[in-house]
Amino acid sequence: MEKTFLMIKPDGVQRNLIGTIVERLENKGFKIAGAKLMHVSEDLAKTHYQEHADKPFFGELVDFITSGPVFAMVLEGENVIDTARLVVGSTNPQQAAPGTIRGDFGLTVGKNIIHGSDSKESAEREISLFFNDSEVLDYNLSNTDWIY
Ligand code: 3AN
Repeated sequence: MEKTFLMIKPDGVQRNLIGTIVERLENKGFKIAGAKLMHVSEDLAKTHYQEHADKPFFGELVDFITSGPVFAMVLEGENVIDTARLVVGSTNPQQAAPGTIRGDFGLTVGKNIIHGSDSKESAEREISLFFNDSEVLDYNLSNTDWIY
């Protein structure tokens, strides 16, 4: 099953939106394969955002993502990479549709609440940057024998 990487950025964590955002993602039908609250080091930030290294906002981007804890997730589901991007919404929250995470909770492009991988290659790369193999779990959500 396809997997993608999502990360609630420091603004989303500071605004206590972890629960609200995770609820939306679970309600959509995605399965959480991995999740953790963590600090992003400067090295990890620069590697993660390397495609933006020559953009004028790169320094600001690295400073922001390292400024406080993020909530990193691996989500699994049918066509999850593209579908999660739809749930996340457009990069600029001012243009993101209402009903999307950025459309409902964000206002500025520099602080747009959440990151989502944009392709299969990015998803694989970003999952392996942020998670060890042992942190990405393979389990069955319908295995509910223990609920009584
Ligand atoms: P997305 O996160 O939607 O894939 P990208 O990959 O184009 O968007 O940009 C990565 C991050 O860089 C965005 N999430 C946003 O926080 C930041 N960013 C993009 N454009 C700008 C900008 N013009 N000014 C400041 N930050 C920006």
